Amino acid sequence: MDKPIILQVGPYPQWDQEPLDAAFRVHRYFESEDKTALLADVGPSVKAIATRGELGANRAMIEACPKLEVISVYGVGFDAVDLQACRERGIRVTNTPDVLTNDVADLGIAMMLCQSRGMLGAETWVRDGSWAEKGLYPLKRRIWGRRAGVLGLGRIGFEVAKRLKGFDMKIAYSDVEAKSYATDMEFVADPVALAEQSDFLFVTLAASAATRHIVGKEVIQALGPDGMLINISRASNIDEDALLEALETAELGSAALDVFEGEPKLNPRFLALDNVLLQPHHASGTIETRKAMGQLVRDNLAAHFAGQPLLTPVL
Ligand code: 8YV
Repeated sequence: MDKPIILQVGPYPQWDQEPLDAAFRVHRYFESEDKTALLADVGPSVKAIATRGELGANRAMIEACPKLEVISVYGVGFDAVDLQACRERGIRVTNTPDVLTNDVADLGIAMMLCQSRGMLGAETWVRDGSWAEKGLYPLKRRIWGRRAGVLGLGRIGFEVAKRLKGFDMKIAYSDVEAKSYATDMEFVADPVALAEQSDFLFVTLAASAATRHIVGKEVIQALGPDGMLINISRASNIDEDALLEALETAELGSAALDVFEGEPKLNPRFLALDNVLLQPHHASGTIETRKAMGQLVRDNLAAHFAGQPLLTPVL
């Protein structure tokens, strides 16, 4: 039987590429020099799209594939897929939850620790001779015992909160409603109020039109000059112009960011700041997790074409 034809939107490690190529006839959209021509040429025969979390499938791509049956997202965030376009045609959508939860939470905590204790600057302080020449590295604020806010208590937010408890922190969270499994944390409905009572504010919300810029000027000012914003969700959850303004004027103490508007290109204003930790969207970027994500992408595709239940359906 002919292999199903799929469109691959973004690059995968070789350990994923080989089995994908073995199971499907793969067109690599991201390698094409004329993506419009490629879609016009192969779109009519494409039955599945394999994406990356931040490189999704918009309505134009979906409409260029009249035989499209399923979109398999390599990531837990499916905000880059036009779900409404999929609903209109009964196109299935899957993602890769759970396998990446702990790694993403780990990096969020690592970003807080690294930025709060100034570890990148301290490394330079040793390497460039400042320690010998100038003496002690400038003191920073402590972490343990202070206040943390988690904006979005889903799988990742819950694991972040679990890790924060190890620092004896006062932890509160904001979400669309109080969570029955979070009785040991304060529920604060309003993100501004959460920021007001936080020293460290983690953004762990699944991104959608409803959460766009949920962290705006008001939340950022409420977090304030002693506060740190940590974003391991999507850049769209934050008003980046307001964030940059606050960091440049020290209205916000610092930030630690793994995601950016327009990534991998980011606003050059970030590069001029010394109060922000910049990370290349690699929160799920461990070998074990990325292998598990790739396996889930393929297993969902295989289940679909075998007429079996999808493993991790979104739609
Ligand atoms: C992925 C992510 O690594 O899971 C997501 O939604 O953003 C990351 O964990 C990324 O999507 C891979 O391109």
